Amino acid sequence: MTSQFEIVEPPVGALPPRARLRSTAGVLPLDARWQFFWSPTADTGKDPADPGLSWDTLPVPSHWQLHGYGSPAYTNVRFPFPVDPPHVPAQNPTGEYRRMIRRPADWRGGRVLLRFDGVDSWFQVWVNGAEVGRASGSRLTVEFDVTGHLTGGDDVLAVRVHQWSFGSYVEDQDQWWLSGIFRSVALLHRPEGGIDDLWVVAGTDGSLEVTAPVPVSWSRPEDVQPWSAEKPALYRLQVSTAAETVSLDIGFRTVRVDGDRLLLNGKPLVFRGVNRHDIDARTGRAVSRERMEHDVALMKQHNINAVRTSHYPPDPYFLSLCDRHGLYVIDECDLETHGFQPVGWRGNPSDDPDWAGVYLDRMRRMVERDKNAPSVVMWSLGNEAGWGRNLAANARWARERDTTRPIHYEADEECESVDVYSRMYPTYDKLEAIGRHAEPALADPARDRRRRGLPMIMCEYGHAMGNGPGGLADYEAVIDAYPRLAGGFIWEWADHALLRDGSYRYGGDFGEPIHDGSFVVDGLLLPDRTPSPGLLEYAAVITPVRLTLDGPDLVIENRWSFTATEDVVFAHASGEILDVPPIAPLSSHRVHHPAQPLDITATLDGRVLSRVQRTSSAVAAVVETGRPATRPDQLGPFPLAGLTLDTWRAPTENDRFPGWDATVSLENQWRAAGLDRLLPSADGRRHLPAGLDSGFEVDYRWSEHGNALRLEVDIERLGEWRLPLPRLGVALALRTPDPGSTVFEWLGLGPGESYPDSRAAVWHGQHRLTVREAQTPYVVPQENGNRSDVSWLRLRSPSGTLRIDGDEPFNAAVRPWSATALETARHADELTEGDVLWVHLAAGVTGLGSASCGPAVRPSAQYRASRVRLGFVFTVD
Ligand code: IPT
Repeated sequence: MTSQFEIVEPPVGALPPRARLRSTAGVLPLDARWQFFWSPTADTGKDPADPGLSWDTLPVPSHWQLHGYGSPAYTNVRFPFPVDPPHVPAQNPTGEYRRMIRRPADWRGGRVLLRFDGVDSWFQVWVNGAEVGRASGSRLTVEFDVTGHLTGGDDVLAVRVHQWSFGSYVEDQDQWWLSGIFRSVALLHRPEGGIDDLWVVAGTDGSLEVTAPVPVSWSRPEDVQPWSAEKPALYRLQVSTAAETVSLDIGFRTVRVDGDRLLLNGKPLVFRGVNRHDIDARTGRAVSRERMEHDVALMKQHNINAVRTSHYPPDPYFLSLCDRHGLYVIDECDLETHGFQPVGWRGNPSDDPDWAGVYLDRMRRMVERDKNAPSVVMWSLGNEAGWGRNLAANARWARERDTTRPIHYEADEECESVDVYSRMYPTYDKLEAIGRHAEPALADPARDRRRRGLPMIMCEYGHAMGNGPGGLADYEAVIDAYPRLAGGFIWEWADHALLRDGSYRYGGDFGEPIHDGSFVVDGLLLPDRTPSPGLLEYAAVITPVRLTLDGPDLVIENRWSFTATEDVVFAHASGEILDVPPIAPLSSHRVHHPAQPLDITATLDGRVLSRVQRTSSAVAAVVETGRPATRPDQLGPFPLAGLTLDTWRAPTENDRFPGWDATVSLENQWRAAGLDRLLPSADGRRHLPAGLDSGFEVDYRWSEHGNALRLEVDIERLGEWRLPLPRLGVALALRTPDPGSTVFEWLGLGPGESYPDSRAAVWHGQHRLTVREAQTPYVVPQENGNRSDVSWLRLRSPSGTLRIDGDEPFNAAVRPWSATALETARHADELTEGDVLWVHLAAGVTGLGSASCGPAVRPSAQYRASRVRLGFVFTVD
């Protein structure tokens, strides 16, 4: 027998979707602890009339899996249930929610609506045991008219929520499967003669069109300035009837596709964006207002100007923040059927006429709810839902309904129904080809011509999984070079790890039989919202005011579309202000500035937008020949527990994948070459892996110079080598009781970590951190913490200070654990500090790339030296 939640249909008993409006009419939030009963199957045996007074309680909004009922589960593409639409497994966890409601006495006349902003995945509503309606569309608002059900006294509101339903087949976004009433619920008074819906279209030129279903009055704001992410000018519009006044914060802006350009207010619109999910490590997709405010503040602080609401409309409060603080939004419909891909897209609902009503309903609910948001500059049909008639119909409907916003959908590869060409994770070459209008042709010449003439965006790029992404500056250079390229959105804003028992968990940690591991932790923010080095890198790369050097000239580029630089302070590191005339939007200025050294920052409201340095070339330490010495037992205050050749790194998650333009991952290349299992020869000079004849020859020479010790290391690759090396250098194991508290000071790039393809956010100087602070606690432990261009470093423990000077600038990573421990641990909290400080000194390291989903490390960032000489001087400071 088919259950109700397996019937493919739009909500039943629901009201037509409408705009989100602030109103003088009454609103009664129902967010609170509700009575709650959970059943592992759909048949709960509970009566909708039963107020459940003896049951447990659960916060609304929340997910029941995060309150001890059932478990979170993570899959990326695959469905965690058989692909048998519209059927779902018998094991269908179900929550019964109850609360008493009462119509406020001062809500005279009119109607009372019950509004749900997000219920995952299918639910049914009763009042006093009488059915009101049923709905799915987890991340979409739905309203029911409950006027006739309310008695004026205490009424029993019952909501039954099933985890799985037909709707699950179109909600296969790459995220945790989490259920329940996870966004707000409210009762709304709708007075007779009120304003149920409103549509305001406000253009750059000050034009204003107000459409309402009833005659309304309003007055036009005077002297308006255009809205943009740079200057989010909002105006309060009040619209009234005798019965009600509603207000909206409107922004005057026009978005337009003009040939191959995307324009906002007539100027180039270039997305420097991120993909953002509603996610919080403690509360899942039930996200507090504070969390959303914090996210927006962090985005603005990191120069981000755009958000794709991957892959569903966000909590409506988030959009109001984007309006207010200035972020361009691609609002995406709650539609993803990616799990049909592994079965060859057979049965994909996107092309099944039985699903047409469900598809259209979802599109309408998004567009109608969010149509007044100035921040929303594009509608997206969904993500990874293949292609089919239902998506084409959604595009047609949206285009008719809203002529003011372009339509986006990445999987419409031929751009049959969309207004912008969109790609995910293109390689640099492909992106460049598109920039030049030189992408491979489509079979149909007319279609090809049209697509080739459209602006292009990367709806996803720069996969921020683990340590990375590397190579962002190279993407930016391509975007800068071609006006057709309207920027892109990093995948993704924040890690989705869930905090349980003090540990950040990912796929598989909840006993899921099928899961996709750590693919759910691929954000620019660590789960506690600490910006990762990847976010700092992105901020530096996309900076609106960019400083570069061109020979003796300082070049200042103003990349804002609407803002001149008069509020930006250009200054020398010494504090001396540089006299720079205001630079107009989208133009640049050159200052002849041959000074050597040079260190200039561009600062806005105390925040560094860009920094450029010309450092005097490192002077190699004068090395006199000293007295030959044997390997010491002690280096300064530290007993020397080990000195080894160092050619390995705990693979990053990007190292584990080949990338879209390669066939073998770096990790597999390195393991095949035996870099992880080199065996020293009896004399300690030759290091080769078992069964192979390629390795390294190492020669150490120690000498004494008064109080200083000098170490020279010659390393030569033996045999046939074609692969890039993770690193090439030596590792010292220094014994100390509290390695994490050791103070690590260095002259070089910092304070953050850096790699050859991720070094835009660091600057040359003297930096100091504790060893513990110098680690990046990626959720999945992996290589991190490299410091580049280091001339010297100091390690200070309570028993003294060791200083290490290099003959040449080197790479340094100092850790309270070994690379092996880093590689073995699967969660950050499994790493424990012992009594050894590991000091990795390398002539070179390989970059990061974005191969977990995107291109491999570029050749320019691969370290391939075959012979190096390192020289270090150790002194007690
Ligand atoms: C892409 C998805 O759109 C996104 O949701 C996420 O899963 C990402 O992959 C990987 O983290 S789709 C993929 C086929 C590129």
